[in-house]
Amino acid sequence: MNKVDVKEIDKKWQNFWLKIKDSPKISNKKKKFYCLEMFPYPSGKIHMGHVRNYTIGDVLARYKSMCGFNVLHPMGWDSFGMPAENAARENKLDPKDWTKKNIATMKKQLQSLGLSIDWDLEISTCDEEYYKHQQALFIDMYNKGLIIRKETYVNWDPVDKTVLANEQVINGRGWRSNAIVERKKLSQWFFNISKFSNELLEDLKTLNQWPDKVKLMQKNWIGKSVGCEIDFEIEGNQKVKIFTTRPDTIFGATFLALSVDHPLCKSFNKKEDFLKFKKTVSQVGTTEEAIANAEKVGFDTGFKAKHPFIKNKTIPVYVANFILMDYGTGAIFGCPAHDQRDYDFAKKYKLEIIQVIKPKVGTDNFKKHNIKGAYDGEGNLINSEFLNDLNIIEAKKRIISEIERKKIGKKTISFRLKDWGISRQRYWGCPIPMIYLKDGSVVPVEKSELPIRLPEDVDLNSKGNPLENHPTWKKTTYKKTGETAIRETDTLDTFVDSSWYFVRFCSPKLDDKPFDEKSLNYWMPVDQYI
Ligand code: ANZ
Repeated sequence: MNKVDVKEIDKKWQNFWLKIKDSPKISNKKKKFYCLEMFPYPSGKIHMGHVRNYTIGDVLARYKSMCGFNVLHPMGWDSFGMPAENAARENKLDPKDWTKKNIATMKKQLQSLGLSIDWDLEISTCDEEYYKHQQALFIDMYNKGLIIRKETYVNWDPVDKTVLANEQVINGRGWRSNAIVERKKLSQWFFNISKFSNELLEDLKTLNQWPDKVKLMQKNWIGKSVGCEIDFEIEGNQKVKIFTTRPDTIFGATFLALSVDHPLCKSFNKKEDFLKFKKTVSQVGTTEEAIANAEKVGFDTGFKAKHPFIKNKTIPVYVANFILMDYGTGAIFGCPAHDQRDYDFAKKYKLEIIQVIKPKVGTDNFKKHNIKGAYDGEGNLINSEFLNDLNIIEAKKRIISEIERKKIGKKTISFRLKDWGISRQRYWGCPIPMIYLKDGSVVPVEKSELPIRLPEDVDLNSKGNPLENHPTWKKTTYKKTGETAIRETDTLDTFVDSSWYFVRFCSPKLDDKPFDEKSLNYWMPVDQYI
């Protein structure tokens, strides 16, 4: 085979492309092709995965330009993130220098491959020309209520003094320190995406060209559950609101279970046995999966709740490790005969098990029912007074109307989708442009102060967040009043950087705005994303 001179071929292509790219005949026709590739993290060197991926874009971009399209084929660098911080710590380097050096190497490699990338459009997320716009967007979204600050539970490494992602917790221990991970309440920043759960779900229907299996995954991720809330009265005039998707099984309710973080548990916070229980529970991690797989354990509060439909019947109230605080109301009624978790729990604590759903004799469901454990299939109601003989759907309708009539609850919808946590206790990320005032309030910095830059003289070997530990960086003043203030020391998750680069590519050099409408209207939407 003859040796191919890639550079020579590429020159021909480039010349051809340059000739047609700006040809007025074509732009008059407004035929455009925006070919976007996932931009790389500058990890060191280009690898075969990059080559394979970017070759596809190259072929498409060249083909389209030969067909007379105006082509936008940009490239950039997703250049904030943990690896730079770790590499810099290990080799005593500056994360910025490490990143810049990698970008230079990788760019040279991509160029020598002869890819038809327009390098005039290059962007890098760790450049202030990029992140100053991101900070301005943050402020705008905060002012519109789309970014909020709230307390949630995180995996906390008490030795490294840092928050761990779920995949950094291995068998309950921190991946780096091997310390037993704790659940800790931390105030963090969030995109308020759960507000849009219903819209996101409804609009999946409009994505005609998406594969069904992807749409199904999205649907399950949003996780809409229709059910109802019911108030249970507890001795001493307290009430516990539970969420259930199976109100039809109410006559099989034999206990209530609360999350350890439920407000009612505050009253046990001085009890030693409760604190011990809480500590064991906190070592399980925060994922739904970890919680579901852990052995079911409970703490008997000693309280009894009145059954809302059975006169003179009371049921015990437990705190249980399988109840999440951030789903539904953080409390459930347990129906061991028809829910496996409740069944395991009831067996362990010797609680009553009352069957209320009877499958039709002779059906597969009937066979399933005879297997040891909870039965969660179809059937008709038994042992349930006015619900007897109804099927599950009819019984749900009937009981919800009774609950609403008695004014002890109502039909509700819960979504699994959670708000997107965007705070990271890291140095090498986009600084969050917020400050804390003496009175405890938190406000955005003035836009004229942007960009908020990272300090360069940081100690990356200190425990915890280097920005928090920096002697002066966080001390600032509030421009509006002149009072002293403290900067937010969390930085943004790098997924924020990579969630708008595709619009920035349409006008990558624009200084006073993140993007301009004219170029967006021309280039967007992306025609091909790889
Ligand atoms: C009583 C019951 C009886 C339930 C039964 C199920 C079967 P999905 O469908 O995923 O939304 N639940 C509610 N809130 C919870 C929380 N914070 N943590 C853990 N579990 C919670 O699941 C809804 C069901 O999950 C609810 O319906 C509740 O248990 C439980 F035979 O209520 B069910």
